[in-house]
Formats: sequence, C-alpha cells, structure tokens
Amino acid sequence: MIYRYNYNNPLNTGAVVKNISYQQQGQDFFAQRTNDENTIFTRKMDKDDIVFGLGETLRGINKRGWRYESYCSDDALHHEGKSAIYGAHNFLIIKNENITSGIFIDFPGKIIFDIGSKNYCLMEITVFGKDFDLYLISGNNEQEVTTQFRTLIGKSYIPPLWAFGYQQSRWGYRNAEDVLKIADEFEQEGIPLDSIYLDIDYMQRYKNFTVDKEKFPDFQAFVRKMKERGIRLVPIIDAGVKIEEGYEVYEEGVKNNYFCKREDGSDFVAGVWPGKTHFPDFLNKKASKWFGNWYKTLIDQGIEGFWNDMNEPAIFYSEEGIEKALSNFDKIMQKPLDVTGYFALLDNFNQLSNNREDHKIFFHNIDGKLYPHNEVHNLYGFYMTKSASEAFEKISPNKRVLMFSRSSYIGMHRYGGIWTGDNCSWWSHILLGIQQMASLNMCGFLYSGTDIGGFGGDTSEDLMLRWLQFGIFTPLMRNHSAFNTREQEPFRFSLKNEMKNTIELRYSLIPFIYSTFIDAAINDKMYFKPLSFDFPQDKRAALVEDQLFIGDEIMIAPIYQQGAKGRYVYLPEDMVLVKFKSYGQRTYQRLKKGDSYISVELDEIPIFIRKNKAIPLIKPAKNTDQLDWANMEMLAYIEDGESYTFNLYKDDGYSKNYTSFIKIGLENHNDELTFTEKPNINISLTNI
Ligand code: MIG
Repeated sequence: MIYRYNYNNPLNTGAVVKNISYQQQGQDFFAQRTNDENTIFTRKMDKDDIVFGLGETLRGINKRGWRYESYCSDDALHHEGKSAIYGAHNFLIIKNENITSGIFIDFPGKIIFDIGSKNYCLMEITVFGKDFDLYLISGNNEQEVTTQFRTLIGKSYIPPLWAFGYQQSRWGYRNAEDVLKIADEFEQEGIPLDSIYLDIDYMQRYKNFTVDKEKFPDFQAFVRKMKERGIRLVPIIDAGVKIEEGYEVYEEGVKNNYFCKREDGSDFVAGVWPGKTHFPDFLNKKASKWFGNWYKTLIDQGIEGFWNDMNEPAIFYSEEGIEKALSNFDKIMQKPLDVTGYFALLDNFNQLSNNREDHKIFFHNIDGKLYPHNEVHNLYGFYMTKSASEAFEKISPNKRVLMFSRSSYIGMHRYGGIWTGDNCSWWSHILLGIQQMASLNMCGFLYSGTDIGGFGGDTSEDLMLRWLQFGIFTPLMRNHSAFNTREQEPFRFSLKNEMKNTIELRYSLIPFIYSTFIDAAINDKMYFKPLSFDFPQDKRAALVEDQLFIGDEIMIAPIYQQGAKGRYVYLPEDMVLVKFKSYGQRTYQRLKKGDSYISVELDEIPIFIRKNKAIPLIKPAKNTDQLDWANMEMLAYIEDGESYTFNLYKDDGYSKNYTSFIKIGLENHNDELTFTEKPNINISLTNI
C-alpha cells in the first residue's frame, strides 16, 4: 500500500506519475516537529534495523550509521567523510524485523537524512521547507516496497543497444586526430568498442551546440565515418550557456527570457568552463522546449547520444561572489597578515566555488511564479535532461537516443540514465560503485555506471583491471578519466590482453545484460539487487555489502582490494562459480550455501550462476552491431528434475516497442539438459 500525506502547498516536481489521493489523517509513522523554516521527522529504529535506499549517495548499501544530505553537489573528492554528491534521491526503506516500510519525500530543496549517525537508534529527517509530499509504502519486504515505489515513479529510461557496448572516454581528446588515434589503437589491438566520447574540448570556446571547426573540419563527415567503423561519438552538453555576442543560443535565450534571473530581473551570471555564462531555466516550460530543440543541431549531424554535465548546477564563481571576495580581500589585507589573516585569505577565495549562498540570488520562473534556486535546486539536472529527452521524442519518435546526466532527482530516471560523477582512482571507489548501483536501482536509475578506472588521480594497472571486471556488469560501461591524469585506455597497460579478455566477456554477456535490463525497465524490476531482495528472511544476506544479484540468474562478487587474489563470499543458496579468464577459458566449481573463500587471480572474473538458472552467452565481437545472436550457448546450473526458462530479449536495438521476448526453456531430465522451448537459433547447452 502507498499512502500520500500532504504538507502545505507542494510544487509538482514531476517525480511521481501515479495519482494517489491524500490521506485524510496525518501520518503517525514519524514523530514530527517544525521550527520557523524546517520540518523534522524522527523515528526510533531497532538495533538491527537495516536502511536501504537514497540512490546515489556515499557509504554502504545499508545506510545505517551516517548522515546524508540531499542537495545535488559537484564534489570530485567524495570520500566517506562527505554527505552530498551529484544526485538527490529521497527514497529509503526501513527493514525492521516485523515490518518493512518505504519513505519518499518529494521535495526539491535540501533534506538531511540522519540515519542513526548522531544516535544509532534514531532516524532524523530534516526537510528544509514546509511544502512537500510524503509517501509511505508498506510491504512484506524490501522487494515489494521497491516495486510499489517504482510503479509510483514510472518506467525507467531505456538506451539503444549500442549503449551496452564498451565506451571509451577521456577529458583530453581534443580533436578529430585524437579521436581517430584512439579508434585505430582499439582496432589494432582488437579490443571491442562501441563509442568514443567528446568532452568539452570539441566545442568552440565551450559553447553548447557548437563544434570547433579547427578541431573537426567536417564534423558531419567525421561522425559518419566513425559510425561506419561501428563507433558512435557521444558529445557532452554543459548546463551553462556562454555569454558571447553573436552566439545564437545566448542571444535567443536573452531575448526570450529563457535564462535564470536575479531579483532585479537581470540574467544571472555564473563563471563556468566557457567563462561567464547564463543558466537556462529548464524549469520554465518554454525555455526547456527551446533548449531541448538545440540538441537537434547535433542529431542532424549524425549524433545519437549525449551526456549532460555540470547540471547541479556547478558554479566556479558568481559575479556577486567575486565582488564580495574582493572587498573581503581588501579588508583582510588592511591588517598585517597573521595566521588568522592567512586562513581568512585562503577561505575567502576557496569558498567562491559552488557556494550555496549563490543559489539564493537567482530565480526560476515556473508557470509564472518565481522560485529562488535553492528551493528547487535538486530539480535542475533532472529538468535539463527532461528537456533533451522530450525533444528527442519529437526529433526521433521511433529511435532511442543515449542520454545520461550527472545531476539527478527521482523522476529523471524516466528520461535518461546517470553516471556517478567524478570518482577517484581509489579501490574504495570500486566498492562505492557496487553499492551505488544497488541503491540507484531501487530509485529507478537502471542505466548507470561509474567512471571505470577512476576519474581523478592516476590509476594503477591492477586497479584498472579489477574495475573493468566489475564494470562489465554495469549497463553503462564507460572508461573515463580527467585530463592530466594517467592515460587509461586498455591498450596503455602491460595487462592489455587481460583487459581485452574482460571487455570481450562483456560482449559475450550482452544478450543476458540487455534482456535483464529491458525486463527490469518494462516490469519495474531491479537489474542489480542486494542479496536480501531475493532472500528477505536471510539475516546474513541483508548484511552483504559487496555482492549483488543481476536479474534472477547470477550473482557477482567483484574484487575491490589492492593485492587481493581472492575473497570471502556469502551464498544464500547453492551456486556454481564460473571463473572466466576469457569468454572461452573458464573453470567451474559448485559451491554450497553459506560462506566460502574463493581464489580469484588477477586475470579471472567470477560469475555465480544461481541454482536452477541459466544464462545465454555468445561469441564476443568488435562491437554490438556485429554480435551474432544466432549462435548461442546456454550456461546452466539446473539440477535433475528441475527446469528454467530464460526470457531472451532481441530486437533491432533502437526501436521502442519492447515486445521481442523469446523464451528459451530448459529442463534437466535424468541428468541430461534438454529444451522445453527452443527458438529458431543455434543453441548449445552447458550444464554444470
Ligand atoms: O569541471 O567536462 O564530471 O566527467 O570530464 C569538470 C570536463 C567538468 C566534470 C565531469 C567530467 C568531465 C569534466 N567535467
């Protein structure tokens, strides 16, 4: 059951698609108090309560024991001491011994979720405002609660098939030559590849929807040529629009009042990569439609996918901030510089970037009403992506376009995917990625992934390989890094063959990954699941932080520790461990329910096949266009007397009807695996 409670006059954020009428009476799940500006909810937790959710946040799958801030934040150094990162996903689940409950606070401003950090047995949620909807969901377990929540917020975005291939990115591919070189190296090494990303350098002075002619003399032809090689180019779009006379996007935006304004009606100015910019008011319907249409200029040149960046929005400085800092500077320098002065000086300039005070001085026009940015902050990235997606719907109604965003709010999962932003080349960020995937799936964000290898800092060879071994399971599989860091394309390493085998295995798994993804998207299921979602009664399973189910068939347990050549795993049921050195080189091992130590050499990828389940595998190929789905192997662990039917999803890879499921039915009869249903493709069977 879903209950909806009203608090004053909430703005319709667009998170929810199902109309649920308000409860007549107030909720009694939380104790509640208010002060001048905030609404505070508290609830006692039992010692063993587990809390899931919050989407893209820090720390574990179990959120218990920390404080999380829901306020989209550009933070490229998010270690475990931080509270806020790029997304704001206000859904959580309390798993108590007697009752499992879901909570969604539909509020676009700041919220602090203290999940027992101050007081281990107290949950305290501070909503920095008084106008919002609170949803309470009851169900028998975490899976039921999540499914109900997913029906509330609507179907998840589905990208084209090629977006499930390996994608190569780096902030530093400057021009056509650089991109060509990367493509050539992949080809020479025989490493599969589906796309190369264009970071901000492709633009003319960082102006959205422009292409620098000196770097790409004939962009359209270049895009076509790359596509003929099976490689799609994916350009970045930033939130800020450069202030520059003669630049059409800027001029149209100013003329039509499409930019966020200050209180005095002038357009707000923020310093970002292009220098001084204006922020499109994506929350204004007309402005949103206008900005979305601009993507067409790149689509017309053959582009089929985009990533939206800097849309928290990130602000290096505001004009107001600079003015204040300069006058402070004068004040500080009037006195002789002592230690206090030194720190004041440092702070004075450091606090210019992403200063939340700036969020109070610009405004959105939502249906004629003005809202200071801070009150609707968490919607900005969502609405930027919605603007693009609604335009795609018109530009290419029958074709899926790749779209994902850095900042997000629940509801955006219907319009695009997300990547988890600027992580670092740290082992702890592999683990964080595993945990984020689980929580993001609960909130409907199925198409997601991390910057594989780590964005900031220099990666190391084993870290890169281990990260790839996890990355082959994330729907968005993209290697991305920051400029001035170690180059981390697979062919840069002495372990390049191992990396190649890993990426090839991804392609072998695409029928499984794609089928599982589409099934999850159209049926409100999870692609990644924490173990307890399928074993809600198993107390050990609920505590597992570093293993996930994918669909119903497999479990993964990535290696995420430096130097590790193995790890402990917990199995809630019997499974078969398949260790892949490559698609063709594997070993099998039956494992019993319970705890096991498994050895995993640097070049091995463990996949656990669950009891009485089977997955399809195909031969790797150069790219997704060339995969041969007509010759398949079913890798099964089906015991005598048992059967399983896998729902294979195979379509043209870009249209939108999602009906092309094919059943592959298998049965073990007297220790011989046979078909109960066989489509008209070549299928070999391996039962372990
Ligand atoms: O301030 O476009 O998260 O993926 O490479 C940094 C440059 C801006 C942040 C993105 C990152 C991207 C980078 N961007």
